[in-house]
Amino acid sequence: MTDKRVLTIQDISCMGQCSLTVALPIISACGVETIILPSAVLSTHTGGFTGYTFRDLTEDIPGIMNHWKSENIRFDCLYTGYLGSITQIDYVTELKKEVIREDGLLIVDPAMADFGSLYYGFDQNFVEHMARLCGTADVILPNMTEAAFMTGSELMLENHTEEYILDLIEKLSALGARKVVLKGISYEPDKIGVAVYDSTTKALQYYFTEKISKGSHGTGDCYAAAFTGALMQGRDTLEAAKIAADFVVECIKKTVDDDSHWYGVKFEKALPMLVQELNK
Ligand code: PXL
Repeated sequence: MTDKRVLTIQDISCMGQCSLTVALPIISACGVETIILPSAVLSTHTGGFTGYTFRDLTEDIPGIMNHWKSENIRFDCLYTGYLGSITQIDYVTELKKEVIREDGLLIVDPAMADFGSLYYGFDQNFVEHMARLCGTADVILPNMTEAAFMTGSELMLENHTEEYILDLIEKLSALGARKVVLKGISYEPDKIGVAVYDSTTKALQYYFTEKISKGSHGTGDCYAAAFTGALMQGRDTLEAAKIAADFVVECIKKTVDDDSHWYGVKFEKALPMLVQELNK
């Protein structure tokens, strides 16, 4: 049996518990070989620190890809997170074509907005290009803000109605993605959940967890990494979505009592639980 190999492209924020510094340990802990393609190196993430450094690595991407191609290195899955420019979005399309196996998956976490705002440096033009990339994906993992921005919908962060969620999912599905995992659904004040929608069969399923009322940075990246790891370990989309949701709840629980830890979640402390879940 050959094991699955995941290629993930996103930035390295040296400090801040997001993007590659969480994707690599989490997917690896799932027992899945993880190949990284850093899109940029920042001293910290952009969500609350000031004065951070930013080294764009866009220019390095074609050379890295061509080397893999010439060595006949191929991957079973391409999982994209934070991308620093539209050119990088275009390189994802090339990577998919050149180094992902024909039956390989493209998982896109739009990773560009949260809590009603775009991350620093992104604009509407980037949103439109990200929506185009989502249209080519096997699975997309938007949060509410990203979903509303990519579909031109009104943004509701809580107190959702089923009508609102169904409309949003239909519009996300119309972008072209095969499966939509929409995060941050709240029908009841103390519960938060994900919807898993299959555009082909039109099947819609939900999974809810307890809501811990504290906005946490980097939870989207932890979610996407655990989802990708679980899926590559052979779980179906709904199971992977559930495992990732439970993992993120555990990450937040391990962090919530420490007010000084505002920049990320202590995912390291939740890894044993994730591994245990995947070994069941
Ligand atoms: O967690 C998403 C993320 C990833 N990478 C960088 C970021 C952010 C969110 O702010 O700034 C550089």
